[in-house]
Amino acid sequence: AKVGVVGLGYVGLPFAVEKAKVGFSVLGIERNNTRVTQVSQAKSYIADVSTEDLYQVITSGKLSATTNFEDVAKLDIIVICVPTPLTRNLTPDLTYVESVTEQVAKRLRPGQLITLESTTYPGTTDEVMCPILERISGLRQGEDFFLAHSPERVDPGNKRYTTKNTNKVVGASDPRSREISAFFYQQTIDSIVPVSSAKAAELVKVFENTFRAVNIALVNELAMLCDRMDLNVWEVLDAANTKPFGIMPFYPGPGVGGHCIPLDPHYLEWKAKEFNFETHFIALAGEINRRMPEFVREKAWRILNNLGVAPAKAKILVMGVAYKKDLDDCRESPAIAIISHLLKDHANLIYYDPYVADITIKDQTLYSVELTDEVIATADLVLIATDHTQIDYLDLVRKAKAVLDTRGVTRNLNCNSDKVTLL
Ligand code: SAJ
Repeated sequence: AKVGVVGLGYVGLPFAVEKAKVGFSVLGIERNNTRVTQVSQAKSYIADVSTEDLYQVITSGKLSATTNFEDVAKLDIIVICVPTPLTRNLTPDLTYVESVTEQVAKRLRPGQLITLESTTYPGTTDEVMCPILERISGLRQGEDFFLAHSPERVDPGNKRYTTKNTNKVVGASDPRSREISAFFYQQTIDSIVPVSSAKAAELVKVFENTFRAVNIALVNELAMLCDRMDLNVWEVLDAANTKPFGIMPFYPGPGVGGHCIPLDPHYLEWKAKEFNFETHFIALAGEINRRMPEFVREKAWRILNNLGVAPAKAKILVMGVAYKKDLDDCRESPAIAIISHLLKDHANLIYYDPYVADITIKDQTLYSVELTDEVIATADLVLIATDHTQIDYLDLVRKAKAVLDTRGVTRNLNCNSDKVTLL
């Protein structure tokens, strides 16, 4: 079968390569010309896609990329993986989904399957995409063409759970579309989780990320309370996790980053309003998680004041700026929010991140320093914002004057705790 993947980003490129690796002939349709060139030259720009895999499918001709939709009519399946960003006031922006759906609709032919993988509010597939496809093509869903939703749920950077072995939820609102889409995904994914409608599949995705955002907010709130009560939130959570079924592995942090957890819950919040329903947990979780960078800034100044260091003279080394460990992705990174707060306080700030060579905050670009003993020892405060695995934290603490550990990564090392303040 010939598969089209519209959008070769964090979702589309890994998906396209997986399908091509098992023998599908895949056409990537990507509007960014540079990306099309890079794919054609087997130069991967997505951390989870190895250059070897990309090289293999490009040279075998199984994967090719283009910027145009001309060949859509020759495809059997079209998988849409374009961004579904939120606007400034947290309302979903479906312009990418709508425009590519129109492009596909113009060339739609009987027998084709369209699936949407982008994270979005329940109703997008049936209420936005289907009408466009039917109006422009004159074809009918479930009879002439088939339409389904299957959310992408791979955990970025996770080597254990990949596109292949992460259970795939697939939903469609008519029996033929359900059957055909499940069959398609079964070709390359170990286990499929069929649900009764596209809406249900859309809701599964936004719910699972809402679940994470709410639970992270709960432990973040606990961290701020423990700070007031002079209790160690890490000790409390580790001990609470000894319950037979644990309390799920959620820990406080400097805030919530990435392109999923801070954003996905607001799709559900927005849609619920259409039913005059207030999703209080989502609003509250977002507010608490967004407060964490400010909380870290205030804690950093408290430590420096206790050391007698005035803000304007404080030398701060921030360790790690990516939104979570062992990745180079800085989208919505809490570390960036913390750095911009501290720069506003005129701190003399440098950062080190093995994955991120430079960051730009407003009009200022900072470059990752070389991590020398000198750099560590001369900092008044070392602020661990992202706990990249490759750092030797015992060595870091030994050489530092004072450490603020917002990830609890030093809590189980037997380093002299009077230098280290945990979040
Ligand atoms: N974080 C905490 N405390 C925690 C867990 C996470 O502070 O206990 C922070 C992280 O540092 C990060 C943010 O929250 O800044 C989000 O981390 P995450 O791992 O929950 O989110 P993503 O976007 O990296 O990946 C998630 C996937 N996460 C896991 O399955 C562990 C999953 O929810 C989705 O498959 C994926 O988003 C997606 O694409 O939606």
